[in-house]
Amino acid sequence: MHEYVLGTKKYLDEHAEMMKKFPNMEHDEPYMAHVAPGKRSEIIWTFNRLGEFDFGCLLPGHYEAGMVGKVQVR
Ligand SMILES: [Cu+2]
Repeated sequence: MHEYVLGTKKYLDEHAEMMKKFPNMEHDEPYMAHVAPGKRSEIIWTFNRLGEFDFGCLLPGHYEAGMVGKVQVR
């Protein structure tokens, strides 16, 4: 299982910490997708400004292991 969560670095850092304390936390927001092995998912997000935006997998251990990236909106 993995997830894709779009957010600011600060939000992702804080949320990853929280996920360590509550690993079974249910969360489902428009800016995230949870994906089971071998499956696909999608989110539709409209960026209202240009810039670089962070995303990461916030499952315990994944974020710390470097499962992160950036979306560039130009
Ligand atoms: Cu992951």
